[in-house]
Amino acid sequence: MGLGAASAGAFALGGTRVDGRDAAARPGAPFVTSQGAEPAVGPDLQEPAVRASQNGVLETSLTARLGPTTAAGNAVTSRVYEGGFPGPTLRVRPGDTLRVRLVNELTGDDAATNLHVHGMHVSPRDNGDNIFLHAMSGEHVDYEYRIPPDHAAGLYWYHPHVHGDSELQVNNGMVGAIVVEGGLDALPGVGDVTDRLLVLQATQFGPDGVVLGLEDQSNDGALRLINGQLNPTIRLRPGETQRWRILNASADSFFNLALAGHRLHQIAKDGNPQAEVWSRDAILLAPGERVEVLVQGGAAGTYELRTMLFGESFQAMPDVVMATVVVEGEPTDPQPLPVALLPFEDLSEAPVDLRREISFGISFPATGDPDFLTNGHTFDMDRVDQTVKLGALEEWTITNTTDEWHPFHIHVNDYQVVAVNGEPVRAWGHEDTTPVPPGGSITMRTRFRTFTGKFVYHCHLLFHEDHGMMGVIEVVE
Ligand SMILES: [Cu+2]
Repeated sequence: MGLGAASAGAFALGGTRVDGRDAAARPGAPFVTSQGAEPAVGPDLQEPAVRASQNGVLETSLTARLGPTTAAGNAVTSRVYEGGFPGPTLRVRPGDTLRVRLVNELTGDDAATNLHVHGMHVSPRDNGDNIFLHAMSGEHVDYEYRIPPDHAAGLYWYHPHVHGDSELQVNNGMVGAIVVEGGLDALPGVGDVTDRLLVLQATQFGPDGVVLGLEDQSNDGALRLINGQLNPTIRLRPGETQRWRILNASADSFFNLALAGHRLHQIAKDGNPQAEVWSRDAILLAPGERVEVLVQGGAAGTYELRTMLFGESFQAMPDVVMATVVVEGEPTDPQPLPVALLPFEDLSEAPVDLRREISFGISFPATGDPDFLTNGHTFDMDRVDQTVKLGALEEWTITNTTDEWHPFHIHVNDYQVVAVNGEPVRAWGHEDTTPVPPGGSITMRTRFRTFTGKFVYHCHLLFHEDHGMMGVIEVVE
């Protein structure tokens, strides 16, 4: 498809092209406490520091602390790892061992924390991806993740998973990306182009720069940031292809992304390469979801990357500018998009060992806060909700009985969505986080590979998770 037709699609979705914006920084300006729909154009996009494995091992530490960091170009105070908003990017390869010392320097209430490696196919036992472990204030935990040699290459992330305080800590900025190298990196037109990481976050600071309590934040008031920057500038040449790895690392915010005048050519989802390119005008990312897209620079000019209106009531997300894309410089002939990417195991025709029904619901007691439920229960870490046999291929239908969206996520094993609202769908690949529509359902198939042990499945809106919308699964021999 030519760029002209592609542009029409993006414009029809409400993207606007802007020209001649003042890109100057605003030294000495007061702290920006609210985004507004048209924030001033910020400096060039920067990326978090990278810590890469050497000779099969990455050994590092992450210190969690309420302390000084930088967000939206200003000195702020928030709960972050290593003083970074977001934390450092960890780069590893299949077969590597990742060792992380989590040092907990949080204090006061809500100080317990832990670490989850979202989407990684690693053991949930012992000091692996075990969310039942905790580091109390002043303690540390040494995690070791042995990444299988056949691990899918792509974008993953780390964040706390302590029940009751996940929302606070993730909202405040305790997040970071994990890039597993390999896979699509070997493909011409993917691995040999400019590779950018975009970590999307949403939080809110007071006029003094201190992160606001969750009860004082709102969807309209939150700053929506990329790599901690407000409306950064992303540059590419006319015709140039870039690979953008995009992570929704917010606690509770949906991003409904569109780039004016450009299509987003999706090549991977949740760390899983797709078999083919999926060219899209807009991409909805629920909390926890990741995509990798190829972007091809259009005509010279300035274009807005926006998150567009989404959701209703508690989930109403505003339409705001996320980044300003400047297409400039020497034009180049656009590279053809790859025809084939990487095959995946299609589970839609595989024999199913067992089917399960999971429900997401909300109950409103006569007094007090609502309870957020899976299959009628709030989370109990001492109860096993689903017992699964190692190696089984199961089909789960996750039904949403509420009028809100709930992004489903399960640890350790990815899955393939085979139906939405009961209608069969074609899968582009495997995934680990999927928004379940209000009053609707998703049906997925998954194979419980490699690892026995206890882990969880839950809604990835962390307010809901913290308030009970999570269940325990145990995989047994
Ligand atoms: Cu939910």
